[in-house]
Amino acid sequence: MRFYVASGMAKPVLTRLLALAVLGLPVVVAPALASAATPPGTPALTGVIPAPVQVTPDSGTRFRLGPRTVIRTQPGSPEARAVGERLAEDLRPATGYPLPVLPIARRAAPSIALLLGAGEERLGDEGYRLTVGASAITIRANRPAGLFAGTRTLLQLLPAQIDSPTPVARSWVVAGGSIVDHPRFAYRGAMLDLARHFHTPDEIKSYIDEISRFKVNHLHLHLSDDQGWRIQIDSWPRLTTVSGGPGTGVDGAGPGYLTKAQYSDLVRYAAARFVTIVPEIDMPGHVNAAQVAYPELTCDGVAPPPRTDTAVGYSSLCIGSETTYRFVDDVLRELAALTPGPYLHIGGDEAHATPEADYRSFMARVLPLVARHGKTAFGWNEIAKSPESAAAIAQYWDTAPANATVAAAVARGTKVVMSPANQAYLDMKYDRTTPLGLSWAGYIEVRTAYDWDPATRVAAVDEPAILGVEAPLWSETLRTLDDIEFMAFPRLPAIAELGWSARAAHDWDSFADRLGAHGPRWELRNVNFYPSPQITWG
Ligand code: IFG
Repeated sequence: MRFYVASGMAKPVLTRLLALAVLGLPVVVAPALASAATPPGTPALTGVIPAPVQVTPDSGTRFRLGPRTVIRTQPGSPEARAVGERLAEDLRPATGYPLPVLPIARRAAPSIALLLGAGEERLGDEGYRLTVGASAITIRANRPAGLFAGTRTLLQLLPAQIDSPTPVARSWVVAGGSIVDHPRFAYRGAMLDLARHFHTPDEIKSYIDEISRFKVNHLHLHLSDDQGWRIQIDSWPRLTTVSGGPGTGVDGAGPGYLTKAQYSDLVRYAAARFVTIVPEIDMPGHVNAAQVAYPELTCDGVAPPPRTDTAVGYSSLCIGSETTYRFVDDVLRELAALTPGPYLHIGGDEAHATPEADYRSFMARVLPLVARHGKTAFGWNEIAKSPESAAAIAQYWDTAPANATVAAAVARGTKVVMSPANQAYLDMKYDRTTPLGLSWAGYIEVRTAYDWDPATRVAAVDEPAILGVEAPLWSETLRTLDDIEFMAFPRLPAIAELGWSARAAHDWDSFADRLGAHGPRWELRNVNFYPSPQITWG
């Protein structure tokens, strides 16, 4: 008969067993039970996307989530409690456990504690310290956003089945150790194009759920273009009743627009996941839909025909008309009132039908308007030719490794969000066999989306000038949530890692390995991801 002595056992047991040994009975010392290899399927602490700043595994301990586990949150903090409620919502379906969310004051069983007041400067607003011990998992942060980021990491430290929508009978073990984490760039964004094909509020909410799992913290909504206008504006109602109506969009695929109530609901839903909405009204180009609704926005007063094709660069507001600036001011005012976030995006791209001098005079009047409505202006990088863009954010969508206009604007103080179209445009095909998407900027497989550095991508646009990164998803060829997911996953996590993780952590083999583990998770979450052949899916 063999007795196994686990070094983690209580003393008396050990004494008795040693007594047996004296009697000559075989005793085999097994590794400590407490550190018995964690159950199969327990993720390593080092498997998180985006890669955290510092990971310290402790194989000597682990945490087991159980029916008596409670989620304890910083007393007196409704924001911390809300993060706890969100985590409970994420954990209850697969575990079937009650997971009550309680203030920390009451002693309780094994717990997941979400605490503020970390008092660690380097964590900033979004960083966190996560520790996994035998009786508690603790996430400490300076701000609620950091607590939320820590919970996104925690979900990835639980077995993939945690993403099951129905209970799974298994042990829910988290490997022991600690993680200290905080983002490299403040702005990690995704973009949906509601204009070419409208996406419903529920589809947008699903996308917010998925992008926030990778600590993406901004969602840019492209709300107007040549083919459709997708946000209710009270002072100009035909924008949506006409250009958000039936027959709008590419191929006339369909009506759709966000009422103000739906937009505000999305803002709240996003904010609860620490995602800030960035609304875009594209101008002075990409305005055919607005002019179909209001011919007075043209110079000749004649409404252009509605457009359902995918050409760009043929429309322009009438730069010399005061009606144009009344329109712009009304739209910006109503949008600013609906948008708690700091940014209004005014587009500015592909204004090929606007003479250069007119473009500059338009921007000279409109960029300061954004500030007058209390917001910071965001624009595609063409706005950089306007001196007034010094206080704005230029979104770099050029494919070139240098852009003199942008470099000059950066020298004047313009900040940049990097979205180089040949690396970050998720509407580009993966390869020539991809059924959806475009290819004008080239093919973008996962590695192409991953293997670049925002801080060295464009000459004279260095790290201090870079606010962050964004992955636009234009919808000329996309109609459903499945289409969105097929193009966004698995490339969006690559952009998310470039935005969050330290440059020193950038490693394709590591990322590819970590990404493979998300296949089973996306399957359980019914995310229609593209199973790229570049990845070994877990
Ligand atoms: N460029 C246009 C988009 C869209 C895109 C599709 C920008 C800033 C090509 N402008 O990207 O409207 O048509 O890949």
